[in-house]
Amino acid sequence: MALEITFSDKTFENKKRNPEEFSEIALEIRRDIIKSLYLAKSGHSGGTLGTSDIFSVLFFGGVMKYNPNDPEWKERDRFVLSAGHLCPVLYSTLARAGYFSTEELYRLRKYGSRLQGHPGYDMKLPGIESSTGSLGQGVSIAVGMAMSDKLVDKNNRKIFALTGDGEIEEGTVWEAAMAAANYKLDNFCWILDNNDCQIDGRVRDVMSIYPIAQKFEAFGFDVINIDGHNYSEIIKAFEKFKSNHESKIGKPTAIIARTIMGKGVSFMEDNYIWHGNPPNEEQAKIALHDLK
Ligand SMILES: Cc1ncc(C[n+]2csc(CCOP(=O)(O)OP(=O)(O)O)c2C)c(N)n1
Repeated sequence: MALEITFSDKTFENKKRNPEEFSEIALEIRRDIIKSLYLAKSGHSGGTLGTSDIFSVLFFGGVMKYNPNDPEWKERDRFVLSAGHLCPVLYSTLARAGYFSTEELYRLRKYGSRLQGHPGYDMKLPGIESSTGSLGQGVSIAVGMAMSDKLVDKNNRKIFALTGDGEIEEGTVWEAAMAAANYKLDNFCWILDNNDCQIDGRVRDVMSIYPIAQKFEAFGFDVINIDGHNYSEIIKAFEKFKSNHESKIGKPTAIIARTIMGKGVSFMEDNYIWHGNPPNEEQAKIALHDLK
């Protein structure tokens, strides 16, 4: 039977939750990812599924201050998806937060759509804070935002950026790290998706970035290592960042999240060939079955 795709119109509130409450949200996001990538016939399945748990807590656990009815709200915290190729997880998250209708998820990567294959600021999609996709640049932009908030405007906002682990092979990333520590950006939280997979192999085989924690520590970060699929650990890490910010610790925070590429879909898990491939019809059926 042909696969018929529908998106529910369910949205979720942003509020403090118990760890077990996030699995329903993450499941909805993972299902959105499979459906929209199947319809688009292109896109990145692996990292998007792998970071869905982190997005669930970040956007629906009361971690970030934002208002989907007023996306430009002056006091909002900002999130920059430096690993821009992971945008299907961000698009689903923003739709489920109420920034725009879940109907728009049908339009991923379509001509003229606001949901392009990498986030475009010029697309004016509510919730997108910067164009990204050229690896290494988003986190540098995010550090600039944190500098302007802390040093110029002297406000209370927080800035979050998520990079991949292959992404940190880009040299510019380390200039951003150096600047974040130099300017004591305790309003800045760097989330690293450490799935040890990149486009054409294991990160450790292509260009090892290890030991990661020691590198970030040496650069002057408060480093928190977590299992990126354990909701309790994700919540605690963001709480630590919040207390670093409130107590003005004088250091940026790095959350190193060990994740599994393709998490939740049996045949995609921990396999880098799913870095940049969408499921075909048969694969989408199995994936949606796995994600029941
Ligand atoms: C500057 C730059 N070089 C190359 C690419 C192409 N590219 C997109 S994603 C990617 C691999 C990134 O690996 P990782 O950050 O580990 O992401 P994951 O495989 O976990 O999704 C590459 C090489 C790019 N987008 N930008």
